[in-house]
Amino acid sequence: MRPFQKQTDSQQGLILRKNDLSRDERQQIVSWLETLHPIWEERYSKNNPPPTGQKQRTLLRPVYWLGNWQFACLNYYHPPKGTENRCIHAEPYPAPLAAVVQRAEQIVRSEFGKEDVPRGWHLNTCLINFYGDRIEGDKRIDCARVGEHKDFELGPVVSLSLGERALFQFVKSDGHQKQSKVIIQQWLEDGDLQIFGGYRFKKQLFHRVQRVETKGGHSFKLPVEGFETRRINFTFRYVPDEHILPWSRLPDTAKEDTRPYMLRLAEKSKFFQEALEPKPR
Ligand SMILES: O=C(O)CCC(=O)C(=O)O
Repeated sequence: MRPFQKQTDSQQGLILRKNDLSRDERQQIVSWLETLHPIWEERYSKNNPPPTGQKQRTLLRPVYWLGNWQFACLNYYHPPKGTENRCIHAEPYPAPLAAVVQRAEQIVRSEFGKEDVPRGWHLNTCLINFYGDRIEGDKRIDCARVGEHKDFELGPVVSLSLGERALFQFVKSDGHQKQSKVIIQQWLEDGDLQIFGGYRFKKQLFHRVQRVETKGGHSFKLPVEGFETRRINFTFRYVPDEHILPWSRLPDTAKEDTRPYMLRLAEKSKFFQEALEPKPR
């Protein structure tokens, strides 16, 4: 790892803080990560089948969520219409991540205008993406990328990267027919904190991870069968608390679709065991 050094590059709505973690913080986060059991999700489900012309697919990478879990088959949080029955309570942040979140919230409050930070905004949600190769027999399939999309949670999003560097791009998209145009791209390296918000970076532009390099020799020990992780990214987001509910309060169809994931999570997590069998009050 490079010596601990902080350097902030900023343009309106986009901030990159290189090497933002101390050696200790990094070590504690990685040790905690290695106790996690990420899962593979399918994009659709029995009660939310693929739209016409599309097929069921497994996500490109295993994931884990903190704060609240947004199962792909429940279509993620998508205001203004898609806010109900999409976000369910999940495990809290471990101490070393909570410290990063606190720091990032302070940066957002000092660097972004009030118009870009909704009332009540705090980073209560985190998606952890695991990037790497799927191993199938003697084949190794590099699936370390993310197609262009927007994060619809309200207000600025904060991302922390670990492991191999990734080519991250903000792109302008003119529909499916035309190729998207790259507007800004930057390499996200081990320990980098990227923050983006405001109209341009949240509403106008899409973002994507074009590729993840293999040259740095990073790999993580994670118990995901048939997968080798070389980069991990956390994106911290905000979902209003009134849109996050206990799994037991989902409608029956959503429970039916997500029960297999909950059972898998509960094999390793007391939090999810209790979520499946809430104690009567
Ligand atoms: O891995 C990254 O750097 C970005 C991940 C991302 O785009 C997302 O979680 O929405």
